[in-house]
Parts: sequence; structure tokens; C-alpha cells
Amino acid sequence: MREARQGLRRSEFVLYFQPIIDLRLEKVASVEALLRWNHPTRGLLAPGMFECLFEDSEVGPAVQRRVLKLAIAWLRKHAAVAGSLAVNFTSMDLRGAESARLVLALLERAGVAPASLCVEVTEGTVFGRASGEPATALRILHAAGVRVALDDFGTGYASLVHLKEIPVDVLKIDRSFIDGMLKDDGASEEIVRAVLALGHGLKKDVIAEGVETIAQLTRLRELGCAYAQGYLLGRPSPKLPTGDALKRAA
Ligand code: G
Ligand code: MN
Repeated sequence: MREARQGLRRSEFVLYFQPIIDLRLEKVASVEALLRWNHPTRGLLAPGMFECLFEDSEVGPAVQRRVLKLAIAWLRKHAAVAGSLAVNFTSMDLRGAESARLVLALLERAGVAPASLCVEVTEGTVFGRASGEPATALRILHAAGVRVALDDFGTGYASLVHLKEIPVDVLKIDRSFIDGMLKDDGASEEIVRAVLALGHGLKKDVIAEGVETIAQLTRLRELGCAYAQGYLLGRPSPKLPTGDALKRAA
């Protein structure tokens, strides 16, 4: 924890950005902010490598505050060009009405429209241990114009009733289904097809996560998928995503 506190002081926690591509218009539709720790000796770390920090009642919220601050600063600079920014929220960021109002106040102070922020949550975040409060926060954020995306859809407590209980604008199909799509006995592809039909029927945007090959991209297009994200289309980078990787892949 001492290292993490020092990391916070030295601004070692940074955001990388990955484009979400509109497959019809062949351009960047929005961008996802991904937390990284530029560790002085261990190199660039993804959140999976420092999950334990989020369990600390002091460091966890401090890192989360840093993410929000960096995300809003980015939006202030780039929202006009890049459209919206998706930020991964944990249950720590969604502790009832008060935390939602804090996010809205920060946006307002920075002069950023709530609609340029998309809050990404997993079902575990919303319906896990701290259930109740995250849903309240999401309702307030959504009512103010913030978009809500269900991340890793299909891997959590994938009970469909959640789609009625919380305001959701976007479903993100978990990358395990995209990975399985052209490999397994057809089960993954059937699930992708079903989530696309479900999302479109409910008038939500559906994003395929973790697209790594042209074969996957082609199949997703055939299935009517309009948005995709993944290494093939653009790796997370500290720079503003350009969508050039899409042109190379096309
Ligand atoms: O849970 P969430 O979808 O927010 O996770 C995002 C993570 O997935 C990031 O750390 C990012 O680096 C990683 N990621 C993004 N695109 C791909 C991809 O195409 N393949 C794999 N394996 N990981 C990816
Ligand atoms: Mn995400």
C-alpha cells in the first residue's frame, strides 16, 4: 500500500484509451478509458495485477478518484472530437445518491455534458454485495444524461430482470464469447447472436469486446453487430485513438 500511495503522489496511475468502432461508418464511435499503473520497477500494470489495492478502504477510493479526475480532464479536452468516454466504475464509485451527485458536480464544474460520459459496470458491481446503492446511483446518473453500459455481459449474474431494473443503454458482449465464436461447437456464436437480438430488441447498442481477428470481425458484421472493440481495431494506448487500425484490418 505504501507503494500505491507513493504511486498516487507521483502520478503513476494513468489512463490508456481504446477505441470502440462503429462498423457501419468505419470510424471511432467512442473511447474506453483503461486504468494502468506505470510501476517504477514492475513496468506497466493492468488492473488485474493490482486488484488488491481496491480492497483497501483508503487507497482504493483514492485510485478511483484519480481515474474519474483523469477521465473528466480528458473529456474536457477531447469530447468534441472523440465523442463519449466510457469509464469502468466499481461499486466504490456508486455508493448511492451522494456519489452520483459528486460525479455530476465534477462534470458540471469541468463544463462536460453528462451525455459524454458512459459508466461501464458489470452485473457483479451492481448486484453484488453492495446491492441497492449502485442501482440508485446509476438511476440518478442516467436521469441526468450519463450513459450506462453493462460490461462483460453474459458472465455475471446474467439474470435478464436486471435489464429492467437498472437503466442500461449499452450491452458489451464479453470477450470470451467472441474468442469462442469460431472455435467451439457453435455455442459462443449462438450466444452472440442471442445477445445481439436481445439488445437490438430492447433498443440498446451492443458492442462486441475482444475482437482480435479479421475472421471474428467478418462474422460479427454478418450477424449484424454494429460496434466492436479489441486489439484488431485498436490497442489501448496513452494517445487519442485514431481508428487507423480499423483501416489496416479492413
Ligand atoms: O472488463 P473490461 O472489458 O473493461 O476489460 C478491459 C480489458 O480488456 C483491458 O485491460 C484491455 O487491455 C483488455 N482488452 C481490450 N481488448 C482486448 C482484446 O482484443 N483481447 C484481449 N485479450 N484483451 C483485451
Ligand atoms: Mn470495460
